[in-house]
Amino acid sequence: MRRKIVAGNWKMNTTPAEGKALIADVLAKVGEVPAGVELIVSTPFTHLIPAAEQLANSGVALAAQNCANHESGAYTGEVAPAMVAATGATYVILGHSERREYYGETDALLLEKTKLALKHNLAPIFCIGEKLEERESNIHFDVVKTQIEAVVCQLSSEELAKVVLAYEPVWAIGTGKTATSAQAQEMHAFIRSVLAAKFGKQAEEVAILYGGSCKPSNANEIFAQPDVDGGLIGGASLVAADFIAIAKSF
Ligand code: 3PY
Repeated sequence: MRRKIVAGNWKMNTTPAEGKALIADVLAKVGEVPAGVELIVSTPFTHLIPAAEQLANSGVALAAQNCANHESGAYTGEVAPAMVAATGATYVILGHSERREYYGETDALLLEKTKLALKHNLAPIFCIGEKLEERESNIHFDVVKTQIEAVVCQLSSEELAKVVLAYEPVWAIGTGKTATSAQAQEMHAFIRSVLAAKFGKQAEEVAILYGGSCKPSNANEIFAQPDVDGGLIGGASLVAADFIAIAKSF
């Protein structure tokens, strides 16, 4: 049985006070989530320390949305994986399409970040996904394969055991468009086959989340697909009732 995970990616939203209230709302409803479904919230850096305190012993895990590719030093504005881990966060989102697109994050940089995050006991939630024009040119499988081979396939199997993958078609992020459940399943099965070519049967154990306008109204159908193990949730994770409703959609 693979893990079932619902992770909220808050992106650059909420003040610390709003974040505290949102976590309190999530915690008030967490008892409704079916046993075996893991919840993760990914807050801005500024919220991590109080969020870790608030989430202590709740069973809800905490993630950062990025980390540096260096241990420490003269990197103004960056936050090292060791610093993130010291907050109490246990996951870090890496490779989100917004980081790739707006901050020029390359596969090579993401491999450095992924390796360093793992070294500091942060489990990467590693995002992959194609742009609209890539899907329309029918190169979406090649694009996703390249993203996986450049980073995830460079890891050892011990490292892979700590990684969660998130397939987020870029054309479905913040657009309100969602991949159909068939499109999600097709790509998730493909991702697993790329992992299997390197890691064999271990590919069956890797949790692959779907991301991209996942909401209470569509989560059920998407999560019912055999290779979809949960969701990385954007906008809907900012409303506790919606986030919890999604977590109840398995
Ligand atoms: C979205 O659903 O918009 C996301 O980008 C989740 O990471």
